[in-house]
Amino acid sequence: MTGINVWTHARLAPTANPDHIVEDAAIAVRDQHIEWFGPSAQLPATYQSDTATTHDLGGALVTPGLIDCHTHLVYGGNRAEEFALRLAGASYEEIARQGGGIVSTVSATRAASEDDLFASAVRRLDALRAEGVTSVEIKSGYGLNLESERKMLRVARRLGQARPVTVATTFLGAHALPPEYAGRADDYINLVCNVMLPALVEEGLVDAVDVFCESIGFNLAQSEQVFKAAERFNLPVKMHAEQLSLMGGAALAAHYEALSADHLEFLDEAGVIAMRDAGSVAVLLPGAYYFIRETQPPPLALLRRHHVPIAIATDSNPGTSPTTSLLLMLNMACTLFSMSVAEVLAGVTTHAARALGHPDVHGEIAIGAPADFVVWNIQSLAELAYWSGLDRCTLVVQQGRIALDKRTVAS
Ligand code: DI6
Ligand code: FE
Repeated sequence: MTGINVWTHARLAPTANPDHIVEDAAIAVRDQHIEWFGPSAQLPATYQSDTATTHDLGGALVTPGLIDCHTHLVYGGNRAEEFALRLAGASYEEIARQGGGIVSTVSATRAASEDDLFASAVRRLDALRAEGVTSVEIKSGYGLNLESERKMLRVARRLGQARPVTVATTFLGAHALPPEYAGRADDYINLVCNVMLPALVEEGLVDAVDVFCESIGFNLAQSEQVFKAAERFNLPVKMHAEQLSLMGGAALAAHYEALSADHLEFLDEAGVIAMRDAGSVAVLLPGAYYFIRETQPPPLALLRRHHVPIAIATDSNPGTSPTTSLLLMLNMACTLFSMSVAEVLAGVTTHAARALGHPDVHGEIAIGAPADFVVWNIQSLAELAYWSGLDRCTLVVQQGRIALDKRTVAS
């Protein structure tokens, strides 16, 4: 779809804000970018000429494309057995300490071929896309050696080529200690910083760098080493921080001007202020909170008081958030964290774009922005967070192209 495409008769929410809807709007797209949008009555004549292709949206609600800014979509196997163990009483940390948990996914991921990993991940990606996701972050972190981390990141890149979706890759070599480095965490961090990261950057596989800073992950000093290595390559950083305990990771991440600190259930006010000062986004992951039956919710009141932008993501992963529904995460963020509809919608559009830090992802309908938008079969934006399961998405446009079209299915 090159040339000019004009989408008319939309009820347009340019920033996904329920209080700002442009009735009877048009969006004019040239190639991949939005060139004009506004009330149809003001559509410039150039967009009404024969050279423009017009698509009538029939009064449907339109939002920016949704952004899932924290996922671990690529991995081998799954952990349904571990789920059963946890139901019988074992905790997530106990299982991790006994060599289960992340490490069992590492074995399955190392054993899988690139094609196997692609085949399982593309199903999960397609499930996200079916709900209007046009951009997704994908982390490595289940390979934990150069060869397997490379394999994961190559699959992530391939997913972005195989499907109309913008993929941002994140190197999470410091996700867990691989068994062959037991008792030698510092040596492993050296490998991550001085061997794995340089090689993967050289191959163009890394857009950002992440660390799991936790008592069952890496400590502050080790996390800082990873951030310093990222700095040498001018790569932005992010952190899995304060998920199971208060480690001070979010403040450290803020010191390195992190795009985001993620999870944050145990975040304190000093960490919130540091994030605010650094402009880091707080990425909340209600699926993980729900699935591990966490009881301490993230500090919403503090985040609001200090005006830290909040994003919502799936954390799609086999251990703590085996979900492929970003819309369900909106529902959970509202019900479990008492967030408002406006907050959660900003959390998967404008704020998620900031957390992603990708030049092709703006998270809003704006002149000059990539033409990423979703047409919904709903009456109000609240329905995006209200239903669980109903198929609400009818059409997805990504970078100006029709990425998904379910209009013919509807009767
Ligand atoms: N935090 C999480 O929730 C996931 N990783 C992380 O750092 C869990 C990963 C897993 O259990 O496989
Ligand atoms: Fe995660």
